Amino acid sequence: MDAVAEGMDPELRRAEQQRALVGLVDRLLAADGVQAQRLRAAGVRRGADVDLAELHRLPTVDKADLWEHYPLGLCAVPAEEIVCVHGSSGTGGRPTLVGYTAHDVDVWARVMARALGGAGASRRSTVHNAYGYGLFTGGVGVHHGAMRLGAAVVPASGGMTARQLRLIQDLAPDVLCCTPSYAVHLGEAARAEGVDPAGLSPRVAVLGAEPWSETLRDQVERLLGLRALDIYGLSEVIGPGVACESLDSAGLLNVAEDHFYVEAVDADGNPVPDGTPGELVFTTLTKTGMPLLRYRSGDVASLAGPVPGSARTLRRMSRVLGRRDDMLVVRGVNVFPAEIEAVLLSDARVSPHYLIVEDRTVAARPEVRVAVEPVDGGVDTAALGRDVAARLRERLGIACAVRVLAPGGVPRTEAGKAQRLVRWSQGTPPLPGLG
Ligand code: DLL
Repeated sequence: MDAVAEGMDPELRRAEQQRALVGLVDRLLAADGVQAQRLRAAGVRRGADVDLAELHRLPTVDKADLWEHYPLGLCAVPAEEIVCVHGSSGTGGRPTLVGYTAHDVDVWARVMARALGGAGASRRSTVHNAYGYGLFTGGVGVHHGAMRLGAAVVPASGGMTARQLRLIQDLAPDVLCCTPSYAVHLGEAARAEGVDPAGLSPRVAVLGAEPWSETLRDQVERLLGLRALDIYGLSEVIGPGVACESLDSAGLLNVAEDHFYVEAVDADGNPVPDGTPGELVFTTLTKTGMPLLRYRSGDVASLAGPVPGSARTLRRMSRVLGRRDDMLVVRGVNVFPAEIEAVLLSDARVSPHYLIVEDRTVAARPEVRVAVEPVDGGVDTAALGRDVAARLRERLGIACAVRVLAPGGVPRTEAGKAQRLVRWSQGTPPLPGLG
């Protein structure tokens, strides 16, 4: 554990955050970009005008600002200071790009080393890193952190699952890093080859980059015989390592709030109390390449203080409950896809591969369609469909059209993030026979 950063007296940390905030605001004003204009319009002339306690009154930025100033218009340093660019492919093919300075890469390595350390990794560890390497921050981010920790990192990247299994069997990594859906895929692929997935070497998996539920966590832990921890991050803020569960964080994720100050706000932008879900808003206190003041992430989660009595004093966040814009509003009921996942996977006959389709082909009568697969071919599919539909209605209060496909019918994601939610408003159904 990084005793100074993670174990600091919260009051001292707050004083450091305040000092860093003043520096950040001065940097943004000097860079004179869109964030400076907004700050000036809000009456801020210099960093010393800003108080952490009043942060929620300051203007925000969001993805639309990044798109508008594409590719690197929000960078606050001269181009020669940027040492790498990452980002996400984003929805609708619109990428978001982020420029990092050497200082930012250093911060990234530190917070990722901290995240891996909290999961029990050490210099003696071998980290099998099956997050994609590329523009996506997952592969390179974990790589930086594992190297900083002094562990041996295997840069497996995404895809080529048979080769990944070979590497895992030959190198006996104790830590697995990938998306939760790829962890399931790896386990199933092992089983298909006659290898007991629970007998593979990893003792802990650090899984993230896409929404998942407690129920899927239970399944992954049983399938692979390990502890599965949740890691969260977004490229705009740094990448993976913004927050991560540790073995002792009691199911919530420690936020690296010495670098990334977090707020949770309601739909009107007002702060919500701890324990109440709200949209996460991040301020990158120490970043220099593309610093962001109050970035609206679109991710909904709740915040909490540290575990009482724990050596770690960082604030924590819940798992991401959903995205502000992924919330399905079905006949007045608000549901996040992860809640549907939890209901689906609570039935042992249902495999973790599913697809939720928000059907708006008839605008006046939106429908939620759910495609599921049985775990094996021997299941009575008609009964399964009826039972799942009944449970969704009972637990979430929504009527869904459930379709049970043959095993293997839901497309798998070998590289990148699994797509669990599709919006369908015209044309052919996203999966054959789903209309
Ligand atoms: O997904 C960074 C990352 C890589 C995180 C590897 C964890 C592990 P982006 O591609 O920019 O960055 O996508 C960020 O993914 O705003 C969330 O909506 C979602 N997301 C990331 N982690 C989680 C998670 C990386 N643990 C977007 N649970 C974020 C749920 C997550 N959603």
